Amino acid sequence: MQNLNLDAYWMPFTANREFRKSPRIFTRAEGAYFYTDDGRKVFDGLSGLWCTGAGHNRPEIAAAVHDQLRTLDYAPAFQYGHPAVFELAERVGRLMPEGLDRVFFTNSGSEAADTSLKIARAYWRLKGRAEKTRLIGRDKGYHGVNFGGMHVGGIAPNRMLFGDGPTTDHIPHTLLPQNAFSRGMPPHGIELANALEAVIARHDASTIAAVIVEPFSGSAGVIVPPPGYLQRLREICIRHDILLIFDEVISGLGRSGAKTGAEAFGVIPDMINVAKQLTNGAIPLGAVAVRTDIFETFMAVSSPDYLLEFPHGYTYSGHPVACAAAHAALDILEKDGLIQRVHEMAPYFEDAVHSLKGEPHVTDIRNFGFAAGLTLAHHPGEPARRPWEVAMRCYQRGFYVRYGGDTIQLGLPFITERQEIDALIDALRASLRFD
Ligand code: PXG
Ligand code: PLP
Repeated sequence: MQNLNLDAYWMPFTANREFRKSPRIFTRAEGAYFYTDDGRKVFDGLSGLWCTGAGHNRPEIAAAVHDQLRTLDYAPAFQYGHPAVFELAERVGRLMPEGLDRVFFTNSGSEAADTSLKIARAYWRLKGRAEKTRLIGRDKGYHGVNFGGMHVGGIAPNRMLFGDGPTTDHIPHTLLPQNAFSRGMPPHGIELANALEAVIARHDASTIAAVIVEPFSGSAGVIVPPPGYLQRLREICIRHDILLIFDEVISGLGRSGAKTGAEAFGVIPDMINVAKQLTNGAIPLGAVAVRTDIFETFMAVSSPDYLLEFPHGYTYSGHPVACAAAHAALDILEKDGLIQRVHEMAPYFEDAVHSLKGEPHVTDIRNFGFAAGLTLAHHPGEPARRPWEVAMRCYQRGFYVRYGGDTIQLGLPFITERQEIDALIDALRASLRFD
């Protein structure tokens, strides 16, 4: 775009130097497509950043946001309320597994992650077990970029510039060579859940507040758990009085072909974090759904009832405009049957993405619902180079896919048609065969 000065804006999670050499600017979007400043139409192969499953620029969301802005643009989040936020809390609770029906709102997945970790620590303190503070994550896990989520996350490059944080430890990931090219849930690795027992033995359960995992790891390149793995984490946490948090910022609200990953994998945690798809990406919003009795523990404190029970919250927690967008986005998911659609189309996507097995550089392909990850063989000494090259070639062909680490990630819009899946896979194939 001519006359656009790129100097001032420090781009997030972006190679700023590279971007300035070859800017990629979207000026408009509709359905499953972006339109660029140079007049090209680009298929949105990651639903934005895993957040616009219902497709872009849905008029229902725009209308709801507009109406809300003209009615109640903002209400103080602390000590005052507005109808949409109470209705949305109830609605989010209904989408969650049985019992996770008390909902705290944030503005992002990162804030949801840190909120859930603070709830866990505070819960144990209220239970008289103040020493339960350690947070356990999983290698390759991603829980956003705030201090709690970053440290309990398992992606080393995201941590190493930033020094110390809360006390954490990590269980191993389940990305095993013998699981390469598994379709959906891979056969091997349930025993890796037992590593949680070893971590507990190392620190003692009396020092551990919570375990946080993504039902399937998204950012790390779609790492799907083997059957029984999450069940075993659940059992171990119950046995040792440790809270289990599912971070469903990617896996929740349709991406897994179910309301939640918890539902798809048949395991009920103590808290679930969602964000992204909650407003179809239109307005920032995140949420933490907690078990009723966790909430009631906070309500049972002995202090006078005019004092607050949980000193935590954001200026924009439950922002009226974000809530309006969320109601409209959830209406669309229901009305258009999009979660069921993902469930029904997932096998077609699975076949398509696995047809890339045998193409140059492809060392693994993983998928679940409308999410997939490909691992690509390294250039010597440059693990992140090939995915970037492949993604840029896709972009030139009119397909946006995400690259990160040694992986390419796909997160289809829930509205994707079969021929669009075919076209996306063809573009990837051609981009892989390039050299
Ligand atoms: N938890 C999980 C499981 C996530 O996937 C966050 C927390 C943080 O959410 P916010 O809204 O603060 O970004 C995420 C976000 C990718 C990609 O390409 C993944 C995320 C964000 C951007 C890109 O894998 N995950
Ligand atoms: N920093 C300062 C100086 C503030 O006054 C506030 C909120 O009042 C914050 C940070 C937190 O902002 P938010 O509530 O939007 O997360």
